[in-house]
Amino acid sequence: MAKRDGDETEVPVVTGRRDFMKGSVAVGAGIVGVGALALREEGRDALSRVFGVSEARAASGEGHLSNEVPPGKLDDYYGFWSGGQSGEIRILGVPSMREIKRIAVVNRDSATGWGRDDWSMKLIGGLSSGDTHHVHLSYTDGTYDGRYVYVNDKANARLARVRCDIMECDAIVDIPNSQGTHGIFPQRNKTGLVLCNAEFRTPQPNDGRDVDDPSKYGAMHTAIDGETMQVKWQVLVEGNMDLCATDYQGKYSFATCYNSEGAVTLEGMMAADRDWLYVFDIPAIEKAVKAGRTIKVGDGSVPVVDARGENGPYVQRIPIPKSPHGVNIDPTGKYAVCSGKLSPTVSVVDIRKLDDVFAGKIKPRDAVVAEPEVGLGPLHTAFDGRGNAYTSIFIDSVITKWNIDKAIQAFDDPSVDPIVQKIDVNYQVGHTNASMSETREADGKWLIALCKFSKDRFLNVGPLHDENDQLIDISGEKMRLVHDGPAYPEPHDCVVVRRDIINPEKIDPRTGPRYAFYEKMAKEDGVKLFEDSKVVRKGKGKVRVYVTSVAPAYALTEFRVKSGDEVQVIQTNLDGVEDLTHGFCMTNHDVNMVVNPRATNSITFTAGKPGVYWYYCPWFCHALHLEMRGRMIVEA
Ligand code: K7E
Ligand code: CUA
Repeated sequence: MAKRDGDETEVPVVTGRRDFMKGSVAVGAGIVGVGALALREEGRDALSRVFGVSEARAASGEGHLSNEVPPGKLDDYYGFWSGGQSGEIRILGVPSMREIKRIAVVNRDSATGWGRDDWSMKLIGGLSSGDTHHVHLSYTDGTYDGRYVYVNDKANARLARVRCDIMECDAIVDIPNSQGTHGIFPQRNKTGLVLCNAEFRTPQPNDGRDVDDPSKYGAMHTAIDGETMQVKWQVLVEGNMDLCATDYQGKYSFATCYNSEGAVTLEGMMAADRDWLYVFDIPAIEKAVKAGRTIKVGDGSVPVVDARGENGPYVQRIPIPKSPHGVNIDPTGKYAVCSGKLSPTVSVVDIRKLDDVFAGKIKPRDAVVAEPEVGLGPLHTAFDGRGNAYTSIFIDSVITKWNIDKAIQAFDDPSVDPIVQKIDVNYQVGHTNASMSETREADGKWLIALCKFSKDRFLNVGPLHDENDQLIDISGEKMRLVHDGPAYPEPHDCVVVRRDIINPEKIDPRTGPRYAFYEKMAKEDGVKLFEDSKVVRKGKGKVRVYVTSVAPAYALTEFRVKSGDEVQVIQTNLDGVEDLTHGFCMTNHDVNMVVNPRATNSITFTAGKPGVYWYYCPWFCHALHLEMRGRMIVEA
């Protein structure tokens, strides 16, 4: 039991969870000894007494940022959160940490009908689940340009894009020859390529060959055009790839590799003391693609550069201890910081030395210019734009603040201590990110710690716990924990974007790709979407029902179909008033969709047994909202 000064409640479970985590990592990981862990725990507790919650409370107020956003006031930042196994993207206001929106992406969403209405169902290929880990916005000149949000679907090897003007997913692309698409990162010099890492090694092509010979498996680093969302090329490497990053020049992309061993078991994957940071030379790869120095894999429609085995002109492997996870580029663009995961270190790679690595002038390992010890289980690193780095430490449950220049000095001079502060987070932090951290405009105000376990931080709500997204003030010398934010499982990553960069529309401008689909349909049927409400029979067994709506009524209060008809309802919301959303729900038919102001949406279903079925508007839109309904009469 751990009781801290100033805490009213005891915190009984921390030790148990930490013991469990220690045990699981100690298995097979020789360098992470239990003795060392115990020592570290003591050190950590001493630190938490100095810098922990009670001190933060005592120091609150003076000279610090306030996270209070009173009623009527707006947040300073848009936070874009991935939704993990929920398959969503979420928008939170920072610093209030209020969840403002969920954008359905690769999931089915009952609230909006995403994944069930005609257009989105087509877009997500009829699938109903996904796993979004990494959200990144498009860039121009090293900072966000406010146009697109990209997110991976690890479950189904896809990259999705959300348009920031309408905050709706407009493209999803299947990534060939890949499983477990995990790290993604857009180029930062312009809206160019989005690089995507396959985390899982598979036979190439994966058509039944080589299943019992994992030494022949490989993984793809895939380049997708961020504008057209077309797959441009792939690079095949032998190891797996975890997190992804890009430099600020548009020259290099990066992938951490935790399984350089090429193993298929946990023990095997943890065998080597060092794995790699893969560095990809994008211009060299594009030259090879242009010159046709590629191989065919699978259906062969995407050119593949084969870079398996040795270091060469396309890929160099920088040795990094041990099973590294995150790779993050500091706002100056000079350093790639690789978090050791099974090593208590982060490795700082000097990006300016990579030209010499590729030219063979220095050894790959010579690009590592610092390797500070930051704690047990380092995963991800954020930056404040003032030369400091903030690394999330999973096993220790802390964020470690350290100074990059001092870490470089300490590489030669062990008397230099680069560690500035460690602060407790609750509990078992995964990603961390700071305001504008992944841009040249990192402003060092707020840090988010996305904790994997919330345990006792919220009311007990049963076996499935929320995650705990914590907000830390990093504006001063000392970090200060200011907020616990519950999050439905399971955000992995977030980016925090200045609000002046994001300017969405309030009324649907009808410029989304779905409108080509509706206009074509309406033209075919001689229907004007903003004027006509009528039933169009499309031959035997197929009916289209066009309907407009103005609060609180549908223009059609009744329509007739035959039992077994395939019925497609196309609804256009004529209301041009901000926030006046309608929708369409057909009772007892699993049909429910949203129709925003000036928007059109459609949904298809099979008419059930003969009888009367009420359809209604599911969005509270008017004092007479409950009366906004009509009858579908199904005839035999
Ligand atoms: Cu570290 Cu999928 Cu970014 Cu989770 S990954 S934590
Ligand atoms: Cu329209 Cu409720």
